[in-house]
Amino acid sequence: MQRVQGLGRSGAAGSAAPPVPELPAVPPMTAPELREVYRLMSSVRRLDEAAVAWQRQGILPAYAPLLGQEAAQVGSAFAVDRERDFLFPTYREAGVARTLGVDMVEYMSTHRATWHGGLWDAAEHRLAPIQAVVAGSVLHAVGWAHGQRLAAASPGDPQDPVGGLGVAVAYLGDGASSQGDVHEAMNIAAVFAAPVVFFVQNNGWAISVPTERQVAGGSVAARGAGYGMPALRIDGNDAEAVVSATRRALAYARAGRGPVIVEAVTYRRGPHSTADDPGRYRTLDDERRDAGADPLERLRARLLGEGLANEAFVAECDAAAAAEAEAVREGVLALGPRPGAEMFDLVFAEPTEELLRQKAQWRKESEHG
Ligand SMILES: Cc1ncc(C[n+]2csc(CCOP(=O)(O)OP(=O)(O)O)c2C)c(N)n1
Ligand SMILES: [Mg+2]
Repeated sequence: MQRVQGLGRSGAAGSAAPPVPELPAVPPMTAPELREVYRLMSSVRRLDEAAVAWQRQGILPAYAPLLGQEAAQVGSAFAVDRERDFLFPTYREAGVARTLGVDMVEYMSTHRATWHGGLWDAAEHRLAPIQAVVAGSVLHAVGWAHGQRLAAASPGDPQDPVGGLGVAVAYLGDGASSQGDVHEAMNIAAVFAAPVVFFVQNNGWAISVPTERQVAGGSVAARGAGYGMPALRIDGNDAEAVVSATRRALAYARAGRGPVIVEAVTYRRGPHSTADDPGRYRTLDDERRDAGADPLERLRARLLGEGLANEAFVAECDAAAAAEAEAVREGVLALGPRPGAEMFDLVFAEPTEELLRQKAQWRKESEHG
């Protein structure tokens, strides 16, 4: 670690910041991997479009579409080690959940307003509950990552402590990056070399506020230098670019070298949520100009163009995605309400007096007691 010697701070002030370390290289993706990513992206596209329709049909009260962000979400989740790593989503990460094998009925339970955060087992799937507090996921991820370091009993070689650390992946948006919490989280993660990848989906918008009105300098990755943290800014609509960048970042963090920022530049093609009307703050011409290549069509063109897959494979993916979406719809419709008492019982391991008082009051007043 570099140290400022004694009171030589004034001397240090004139010198350049220390160079940011390089990330390790990773091999190109194999054809089966690319096909698997395509299969997952097809499934996610279909489910996401279906969820918007379900909201319009009154099946879901609300949903946050990820249309256009499939490569960023599937690619980043595809890169992780599902035994060791842990992912911390926002409210727009259905594609991450699907890639990790989360039951999508359990995922949609939040959008059905059946349960907060989803019904899946977070520990089993290595995916924390859905987080609606902007930047909340980032704080949880850094805390978990710091825990990985503390749990490493005998760090040994600092380049490879105990055979590699579990890495937290913190999902955040361009908008979230302007929250003070994110600055604090990045700073402390870098100070303690916590194994965390800050995976930023820069989708151009924070509800109605464009990135240029939200992120000074227009880039989240540029902030990495200030924390001595490597940062990659990549084409978030290119699935292989996302997988490779995430793998590089994970390898660096896993080796105990500290946190990394990956900024995937993509585009929120749909509304912020089903309650939003983007026509109030951007035009269709803006969307056509800014959206860039559709990530799913782009990967399909590549697979077909390079002979890595044929039309029959694409058709099979489409059919499987349609069948899956229908099964999820039926599962969502069959979801019953959860016991109301859970809103008190699952707050603390040991309830407070006040919580017990509120629960008793609720029981008295509620027909559902
Ligand atoms: C702490 C907090 N502040 C404000 C909000 C309201 N809010 C919900 S989403 C959002 C915009 C977030 O934009 P971004 O981080 O770019 O993510 P995106 O929605 O584009 O995926 C805001 C301000 C919130 N949920 N939490
Ligand atoms: Mg955004």
